[in-house]
Amino acid sequence: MLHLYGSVNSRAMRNIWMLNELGISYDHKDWLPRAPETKTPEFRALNANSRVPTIDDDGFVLSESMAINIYLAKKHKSPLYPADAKKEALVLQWSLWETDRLDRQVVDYQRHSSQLPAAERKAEVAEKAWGECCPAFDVLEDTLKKSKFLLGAEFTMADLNVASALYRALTIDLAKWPHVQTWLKTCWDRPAAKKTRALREK
Ligand SMILES: N[C@@H](CCC(=O)N[C@@H](CS)C(=O)NCC(=O)O)C(=O)O
Repeated sequence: MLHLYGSVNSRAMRNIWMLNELGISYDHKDWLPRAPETKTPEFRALNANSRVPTIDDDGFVLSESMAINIYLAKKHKSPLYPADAKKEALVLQWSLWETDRLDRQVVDYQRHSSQLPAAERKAEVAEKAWGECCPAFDVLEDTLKKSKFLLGAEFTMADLNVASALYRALTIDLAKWPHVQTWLKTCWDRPAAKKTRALREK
């Protein structure tokens, strides 16, 4: 049995999307980041960082959301994860690029521009984060001008890993990046994505 530790309101969202694409059933420990359950010795034994997501797949324990998606896709031979070495490398390229250029930045921008109560927002955090998001959106826009998805005509795990991290960007004005806007909507319109999103929006 696969156990997934981590709320849909965390980076576990990208793993839930992947699991929905695969159609796999799993036991979901719907724990928020920093929830008391993540501070216990039992959970620290699974992830010494006390962070979500983490999985335990019949005793195989793994953390890091991108690594989890790669493992799940390979294990279940998902067509979203190309076997060709060059295409596989491009999926890794986009996934690692996202964690470096957008993962934290989009969260900081959205929280400090709109999500947090006004008194807790820090304009300088939002401004710095937006300053980092814009060049990353430019990179995506240039790529998506040339092809419908990041690797070409087909949706792959590169799209899933980047688009899932951009869930918060669905409510950000992306008019300056029309191809990113269209691509993001297309990705999130997939049945597995809608099912995932519904968990977060219920
Ligand atoms: N790079 C890790 C990041 C894991 C991470 O920071 N998770 C957050 C929730 S999205 C967390 O558990 N934070 C708890 C904390 O900061 O103590 C991944 O992609 O899985």
